[in-house]
Amino acid sequence: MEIKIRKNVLDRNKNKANEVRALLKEKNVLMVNMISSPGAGKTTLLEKTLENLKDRFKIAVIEGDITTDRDAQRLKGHGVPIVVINTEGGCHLDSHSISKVLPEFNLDKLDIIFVENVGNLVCPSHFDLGESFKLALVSTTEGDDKPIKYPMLFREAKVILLNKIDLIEYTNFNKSSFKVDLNNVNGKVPLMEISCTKNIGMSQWYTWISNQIISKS
Ligand SMILES: Nc1nc2c(ncn2[C@@H]2O[C@H](COP(=O)(O)OP(=O)(O)O)[C@@H](O)[C@H]2O)c(=O)[nH]1
Ligand SMILES: [Mg+2]
Repeated sequence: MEIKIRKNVLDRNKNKANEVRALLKEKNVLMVNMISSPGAGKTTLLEKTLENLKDRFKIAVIEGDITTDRDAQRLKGHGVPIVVINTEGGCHLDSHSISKVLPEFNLDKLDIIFVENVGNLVCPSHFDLGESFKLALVSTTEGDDKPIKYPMLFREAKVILLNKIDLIEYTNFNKSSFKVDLNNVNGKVPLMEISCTKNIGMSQWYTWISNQIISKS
């Protein structure tokens, strides 16, 4: 019985996600679902990405947050449209909440929407938002076992960013073991080692995401 209820919820979510995806395709807007643990660096990655790409592309942000608008406050200086979705305790966004806020944007004037999902490696992976693709962000301070412990996210992501590479020498993060596990879960996904705060490896990320935007139509 419980399994059936869950399936219904996921089916309803999937149907709405397909509507969202069709609308974004019609408007030629890319949507990136950013998923990580709390504190891995999603908002910092957004701060740097906006700084670097906002003059080249028309960008908007959806901030998924349990209660506050703190992340949106950090980003608002960049002058791009931002909408906050407070999940009021919910541990992930869903396609219905995305669908409700899309009218806040002028989709005819956007290239890309970054969605910062609620910090969590489990639930956000199960809920399709209608995104073009998922981005998984992990950091060296979380331990190297995340791909094997949370395979669904790493299997579905189109790109993996390993952040806080500047701190790796202070941790016991084992890069080769991380790569072996990742390869077992998803052997094809591009992996970029970056530090958002120390500006390491960021240019390959800017190039990669720019190419996604350019080749979307
Ligand atoms: N040392 C280091 N700290 C980082 C890096 N990226 C983010 N941080 C810090 O990690 C903390 C959490 O970052 P935040 O972007 O808020 O994570 P979020 O919860 O995933 O949005 C902040 O104090 C950031 O300054 C990095 O590459 N290196
Ligand atoms: Mg954040």
